[in-house]
Order: sequence, then C-alpha cells, then structure tokens
Amino acid sequence: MSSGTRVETLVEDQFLSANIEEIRRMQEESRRRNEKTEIVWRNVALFFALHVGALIGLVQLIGYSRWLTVFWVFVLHVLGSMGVTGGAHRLWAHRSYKARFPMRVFLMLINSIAFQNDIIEWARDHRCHHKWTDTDADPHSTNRGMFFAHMGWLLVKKRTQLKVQGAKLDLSDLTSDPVLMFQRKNYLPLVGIFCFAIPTFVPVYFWGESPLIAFYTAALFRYCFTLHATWCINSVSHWIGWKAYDVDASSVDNLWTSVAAVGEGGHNFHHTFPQDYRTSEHTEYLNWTRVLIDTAADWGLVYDRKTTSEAAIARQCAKHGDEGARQDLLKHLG
Ligand code: ST9
Ligand code: ZN
Ligand code: ZN
Repeated sequence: MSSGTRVETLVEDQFLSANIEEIRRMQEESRRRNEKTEIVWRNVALFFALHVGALIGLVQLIGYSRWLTVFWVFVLHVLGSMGVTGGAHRLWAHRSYKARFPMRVFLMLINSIAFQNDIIEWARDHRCHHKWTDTDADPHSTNRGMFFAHMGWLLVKKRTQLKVQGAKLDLSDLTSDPVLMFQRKNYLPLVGIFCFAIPTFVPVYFWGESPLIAFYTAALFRYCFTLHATWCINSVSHWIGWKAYDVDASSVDNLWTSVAAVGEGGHNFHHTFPQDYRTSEHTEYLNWTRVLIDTAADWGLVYDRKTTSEAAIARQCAKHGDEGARQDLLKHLG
C-alpha cells in the first residue's frame, strides 16, 4: 500500500460516523457523568463587546461609509469564508482534495482573515463533529439546543467526553504540514494582521475612509458576520431544510446557508459523503468554494479532487434518503 493510500484511509477514519454501538455507549456514559455546564465569562464578555462593535459597524456601513468600503467588506467576507470552507474544512479537516504548497499558503493566509482558531484546532473539532455527531463528543451538539450549536459552545467549557474522544484522533497529517504549524506558532500576529490591521488599513490608505469607520465595518462587523454565517452551518443547517441523502441525520440542505457560507449549505449531503470536495450537489452559482477549488485545479495548484459517483448517490438515496426530496432540492438549488 502506498503511503498516500495509508494517509487517506487513516484520515477518513477520523471523520466517518462512529458505529451505533459506540454512540449508544457514549450516550450512556454521558448520562452517568451528568456533567454541569461551566460558563466561561471571559468569552461572554469578549463576544458581547464584539457584537456591540459589529452593531456600530453595521450602522456605519448602511449610513456613513463609502461604497468602496461596502465592497471591501464583501470581498473580505468571501475571502475569509473561503479560507474556512476551502482550507480548514474541505482541504484539511476532510482531505477531500490535495493542494500544492503555494495554494496551501494562500488558504492559510485567507483563513487567518476569519480568525476561527488555528486550522489544526478547527479541523480537530470538526472531525469530532462528524464522527460523534450530536453526542457530548460533538463540540456543537444540537442535542444541547440551537443556541448552543450556533455559538453557545464557545461560551462554556468543553465536555470531558469531547476531550477524551478527540484525543483518540490521529492528527499527524495536520501537525506534519509546515504551513499549519507556521500558522499555529504565529497565530496571534497573523490574525492581528489579516483579521484586523489590513482590513482597516486598506480603506483608509486607498480611498480615504475614516479609520474608525474602516475598523468598525471591515474589521469588527465583517468578522462578526462571517462568524455567524459559519455558525449557521452548525445551527440552521442541522435544523431547517431538505433531508435528501439521509433522513435519519440531523443535518439538512439549506439555500440560505449555502449563500451566506459560500457553498457550504449542502449539509445533509456533506454529512453523508464527507470526502466529496463539492460538499453538495448544488449548482456552482451557489458553491463558490467549488469554483475556487476548480479554478486552482485548472492552474495546476490543486489535484486529486474526490467526488461521489452518481450511482453511489442514487443507491444511498434509495436506501437511507428521500429521492422526492432530492428532486425537489435539485429543482431549487441544482
Ligand atoms: C469559531 C470556530 O468561531 C467556528 C467553528 C465552526 C465550525 C463549523 C463547522 C461546520 C462548518 C462546515 C463548513 C464551514 C463553513 C464556513 C462558512 C464560512 C462563512 N479533542 O479549548 P480548550 C483538550 S472560533 C481533543 O481551552 P476548554 C485539549 O487537550 C471564534 N482534545 O477547552 C486542549 O488543549 P490543546 C474565535 C480537546 O477549557 C484542552 O482540551 N475563537 C478537544 O474547555 C483545552 O482546550 C474563540 O472564540 C478536542 N476536540 O475551553 C475561542 N478540545 O488545544 C473559543 C479541547 O492545547 N474557544 N481539547 O490541545 C475557547 O475559548 C475554548 O475552547 C472554550 C472551551 C471556552 C470554548
Ligand atoms: Zn465537514
Ligand atoms: Zn454538521
């Protein structure tokens, strides 16, 4: 077996759903442990301050900023989101395609615009989410309510079961990537520069925006908006929408989360076929991240994009899904 095959098998085992016996045993263990929720007040204060700043930024964006600043906020949201979707999610958490060094550097830098923890931590939590969905080993389990799944999980201590189960994952494919280790070692300077300094500096220097307006709109409001768009995948995309590929899963396909999260709204598809780089059957108009990956592939920066065959999708739908819902979904989003 080539080392490439070994790594792929190893990584897929990190995020494919655990079997039902393991899930039942974990649920029983959680009941016995009966852990209390411990609020982290520092995070509550920081997120409260961020939301006040973002609200001020929104008012300025609507009433006082220049059009170029509005455009800049949009560009930063798309770039930062693609650093999460194309980088942390599809490349590093799922290994659904391979990228050459310059592409990995680009994705790591735009990921730093989004300031969502370093990629290794993000991918570790996300692999836990896929493997032990809706148990205490899922960082944002919907069993603890939609607010918890959306952002509440970042305001409290993590459960013991998450830490114990997560420690069993092999993250060596991530820690052996020098690009990710560089980001980890320099995380605070990187987010200082890419999430706050450059977003503020560009509008001031290039089109004379007021420094305060630039900071509140392009740094605070945009950061908060991208966070909520991402968090919606954990809440809305496990709540309202089509269940075409697995009717028993909590994940759904949803139009609006696809729009806001640059192509990540096909969440029922994604939980069913987590190795597929497209993450949905939605059209490219909705899946901007796929356009980025395909364009990079045309330029030779990306290769080995994994997809699920049409026959395998149809088989899965017939066995565990809902073909009617799939046709409806494709009519609206395909
Ligand atoms: C943010 C992340 O917002 C958003 C992620 C969203 C995910 C979305 C997923 C679905 C999306 C898919 C599509 C993408 C769409 C994108 C759309 C874009 C528009 N396994 O954490 P600590 C252990 S971040 C194993 O301090 P506490 C480990 O030993 C926002 N072990 O736990 C660890 O040490 P180390 C900005 C684990 O004290 C130790 O525990 N960032 C695991 O309970 C301590 O870890 C923030 O706000 C695990 N999974 O605190 C920071 N986890 O790490 C927020 C932990 O050294 N976080 N361990 O190995 C915190 O402040 C804290 O983590 C805490 C918990 C308070 C939440
Ligand atoms: Zn995923
Ligand atoms: Zn999910």
